[in-house]
Amino acid sequence: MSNYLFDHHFPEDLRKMDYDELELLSYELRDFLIQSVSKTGGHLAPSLGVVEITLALHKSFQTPVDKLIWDVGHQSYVHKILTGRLQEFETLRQFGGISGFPKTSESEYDTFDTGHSSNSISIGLGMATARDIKGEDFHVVSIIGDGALTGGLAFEALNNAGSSRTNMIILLNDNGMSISRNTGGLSRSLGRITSTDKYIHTKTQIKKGLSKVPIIGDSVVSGIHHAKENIKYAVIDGILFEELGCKYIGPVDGHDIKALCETLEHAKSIKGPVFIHAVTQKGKGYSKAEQNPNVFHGIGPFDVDSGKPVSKSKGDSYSAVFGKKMLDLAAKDKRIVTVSAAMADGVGLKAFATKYKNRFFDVGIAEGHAVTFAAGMANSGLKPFVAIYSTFLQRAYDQIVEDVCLQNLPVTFCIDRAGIVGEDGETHHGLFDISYLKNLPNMTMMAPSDDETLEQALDLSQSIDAPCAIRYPRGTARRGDGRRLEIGKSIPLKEGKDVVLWAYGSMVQNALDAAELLAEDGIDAGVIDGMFIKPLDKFGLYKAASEYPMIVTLEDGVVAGGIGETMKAMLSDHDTKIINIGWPDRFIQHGSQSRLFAEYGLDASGIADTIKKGLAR
Ligand SMILES: Cc1ncc(C[n+]2csc(CCOP(=O)(O)OP(=O)(O)O)c2C)c(N)n1
Repeated sequence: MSNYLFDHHFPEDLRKMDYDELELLSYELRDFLIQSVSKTGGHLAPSLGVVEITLALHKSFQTPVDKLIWDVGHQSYVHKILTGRLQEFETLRQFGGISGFPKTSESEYDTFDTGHSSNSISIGLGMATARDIKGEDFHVVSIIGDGALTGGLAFEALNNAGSSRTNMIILLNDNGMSISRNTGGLSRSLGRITSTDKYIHTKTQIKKGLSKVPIIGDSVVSGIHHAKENIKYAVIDGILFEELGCKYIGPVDGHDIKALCETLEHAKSIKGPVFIHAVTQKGKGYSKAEQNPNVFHGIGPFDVDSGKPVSKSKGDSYSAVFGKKMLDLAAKDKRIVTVSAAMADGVGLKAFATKYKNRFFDVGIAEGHAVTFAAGMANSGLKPFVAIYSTFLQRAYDQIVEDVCLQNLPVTFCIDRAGIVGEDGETHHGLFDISYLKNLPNMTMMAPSDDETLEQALDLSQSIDAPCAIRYPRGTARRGDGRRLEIGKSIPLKEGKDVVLWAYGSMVQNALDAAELLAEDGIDAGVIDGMFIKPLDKFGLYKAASEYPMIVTLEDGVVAGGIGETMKAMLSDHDTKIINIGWPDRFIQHGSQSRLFAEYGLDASGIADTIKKGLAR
């Protein structure tokens, strides 16, 4: 029996295969994906859902001349396998291995480095516009999920594409799911289009009937025209996209390779932007993922038979601590509401969403809206807690500045995954939030270092009638030791005399470990938990500067524009030597968190080495 996956050279050979062969290949691809991702971890369910779409795209288009842009890019595994990365696929998401997202540095078939959602139509429109200006000739296809389509950026692009009439194809991969079930009016509307065969058949009949009604002539006819317009809204699929200026085709079965290829061929011949609506099942072909697509959206290594994760968690994550604390706070204060941008599970708000249905809001992949929506609620007397990953909060910067800080509204930003996140890599590390938030007027910013200080930070934010940002990392929360948090005060953890390590958040444990290593070399290091990024504990800082010959600042964020640099500037008149430790001025690749900390000298031994060199100088 032929082994399609390993015996062929892709994607050229794929273009020569007939539909039966492609179907056999789809089985091999799914089997390979499940086995491989069970070892590396990764975004399995999204990739299983687009096997046929990916095959049809590479069969129908002359990639890499024709351009494919994968929105988010987490579903691009099949594309990677079919474009020369089959052998390396076992290195997926590992340090030095291939990325879990498209990377132009990895392959000419990857046209753009993606990772954040909803930008594929903008990118595609930009590429198509450049093509036209340069007089080139190729196709551009943006592949976007129904979750990503909830992002406003996608609509800004559709609006622009519709009016510019640029030739491009937008392929909607509609599986009814974002990470969890998709939410919002758009999702309802897509659901109505694809609900039942009967519905589709009825609409076809009505559409045929309508096309026979004349729409020119006297007032009677124009009355009919008006009625026709109204009925059109009720029955024509994809009216929203048509009205925006795109030709809508669909719905098409996104697991039928032949139907997909025929649709794509048809789309190529149409002038202006074409919107193809393909319906798929997330996790298709692996029953565990079909049943729990949210669990298999992004998963660590797992056992294929049971579908259970291979490694057990060692305790509550920071996200779980946050979620539990919000249940407590909400029970005591009816003004508290929580907001998530399509990440309720990830940020730990699942239980809150179930218990307080009317006080939890999943706004879709719409971070900017999430923040301004919270500002509106805060302005009207509520106490919103907006939980968003550090990297995705970048999308909402203007809203934080203008709609929250300028108005001095009591919105708390619960910034999850702050710092290095590991295997998701460059697009997902949360290394900039300290730099972009720490200078905002009215903002209080904290970096708790264990479960108790996170809880106390949340208590404190509730009592402050102003914007608050609380950043905490990915991973298991350290156990607290009963320390009390006071606004604007750092917390001394260990006395020393040769050097003091002033650390924030996840760097506190590394600092304590580094101090132990230094002690082995006879260096007596003190450790202070900085805790407050704003207001900074100036008194504590000047005291440290008067007691120690050297201060080492440690933050899980970029050094450039970080809190360490602020401290250095404040002590410019002092004799105390200052060393800033944090992430360098470049995008950090993927790999496990521990590997990256070690690689960049941010683990205990790297810190100890830097300090020894600093003291020797
Ligand atoms: C700006 C931004 N916010 C949040 C995310 C996290 N995220 C990654 S994939 C995803 C859901 C995407 O759903 P959809 O586009 O329908 O793709 P599917 O996984 O269902 O195939 C989310 C919320 C992101 N990548 N970018």
